[in-house]
Amino acid sequence: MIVTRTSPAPGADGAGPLVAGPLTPPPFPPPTATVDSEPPVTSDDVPAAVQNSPRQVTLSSYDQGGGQVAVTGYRTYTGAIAPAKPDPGWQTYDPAAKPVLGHGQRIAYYSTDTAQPGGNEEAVKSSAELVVDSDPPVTSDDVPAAEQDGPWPVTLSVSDPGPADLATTRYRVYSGPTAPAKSDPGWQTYDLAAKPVLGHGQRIAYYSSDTAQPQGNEEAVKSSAELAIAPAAPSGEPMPVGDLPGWRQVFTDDFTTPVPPGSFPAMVSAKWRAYTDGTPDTSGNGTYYPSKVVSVHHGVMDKWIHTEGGVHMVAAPFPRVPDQTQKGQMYGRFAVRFRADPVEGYKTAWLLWPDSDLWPQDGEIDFPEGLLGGTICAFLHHQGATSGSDQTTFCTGATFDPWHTAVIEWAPDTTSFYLDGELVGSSAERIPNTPMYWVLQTETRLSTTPPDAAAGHVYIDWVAIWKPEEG
Ligand SMILES: [Ca+2]
Ligand SMILES: [Ca+2]
Ligand SMILES: [Ca+2]
Repeated sequence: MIVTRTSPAPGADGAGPLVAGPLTPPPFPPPTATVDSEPPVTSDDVPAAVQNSPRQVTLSSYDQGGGQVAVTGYRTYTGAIAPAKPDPGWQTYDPAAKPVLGHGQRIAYYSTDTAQPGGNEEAVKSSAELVVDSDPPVTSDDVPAAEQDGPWPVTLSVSDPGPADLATTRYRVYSGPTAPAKSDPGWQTYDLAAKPVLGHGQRIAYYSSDTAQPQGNEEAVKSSAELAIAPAAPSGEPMPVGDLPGWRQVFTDDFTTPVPPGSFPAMVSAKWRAYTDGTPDTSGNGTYYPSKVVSVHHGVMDKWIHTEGGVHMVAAPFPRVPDQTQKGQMYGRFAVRFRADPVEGYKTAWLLWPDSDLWPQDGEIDFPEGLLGGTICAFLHHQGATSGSDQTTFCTGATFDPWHTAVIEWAPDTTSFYLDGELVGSSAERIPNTPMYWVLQTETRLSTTPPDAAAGHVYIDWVAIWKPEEG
């Protein structure tokens, strides 16, 4: 009940009785002191998992007891013992400039609230120790550079420096000079129990990653050597040795003496020549590079057709027939045992070419001619031709992949082509009648530039040349 004092009664001391009276505004109540005796609670976000780099720390705090967090202090440290509040080096946490922990560091922290006269202080807390591994794994392969007898199961070995664990090794088998990128499709996870197996001309690309967070450390893509598997030797048909009825043998090569890459034709210059390194091929899209293309091993001449630095490398070796002052000969029998990988964008045009270089009038005889991925044809460009298409053509359904024996018999009255002992075709029309020399010319196709990744081998087991019997 609200009371008010009435007018004092006469003679009274002015402290008359309180009686009910009209309402007047009450005085403002005095402020009540609020009590907060509870400290704030602070936490950190330092992860227990191994990280791939030093890490910024976020400290989060709230106050209990109705007050507000005034300040959060922190100190980074190493070792097992957290700093005490009286120790030097404490700093004020600022969310706009968060502290960064490195490997092996922890952060100690506590918050204080705004209570008066002295804020309530939390006890010192400590984060987990930050573990950092920023080193990717190191992977290596065991693909040999030396030629092998068969396919090669690849062992990849990995060591991973740093505290994170090895996560995975990825690989892709490929061929050609360009290793796949990580973003390309077709990568698989390496499994020691099911090793990838390389075939001839293949390489393996690979990289490993570890379990560091938030992202594993990844090695750059590495590549193995290219696996070379020796061709099946022998090809199944021995080199013919000796004269034949009407033909006198003047040259043979069974390729029994190895010639390493870079040494052809210099190492065998008594028997072979070649269009020199840097000479453009027929289409102009390829370049003869015998030093990079031709080698002899395991009883075969090996032409390694490939692209290096954007140069499509091919080769055109030609035999040096002994006791012959001119390059070529008049008429002859030319036999070659060969096979080729179906390399896209390349062809053979193994041919007899006129010493005179007069073309088309002195003709040209090609066999086997065709795309390495296609079938084998023969072409007789006529003596006295007035265009490149003035020719007789014989084609077979045979591809270059299996071993074949191709024979050109060039006689004054007729020219015949044989594949594996069977007559492909024979013509008596305007047979070339000037000296010609035999060039095992492998080149880029005439129409389009080969893809850079196209690569493969042309193998020649043996060659043999005869001249017509004299008299
Ligand atoms: Ca509080
Ligand atoms: Ca590591
Ligand atoms: Ca041979």
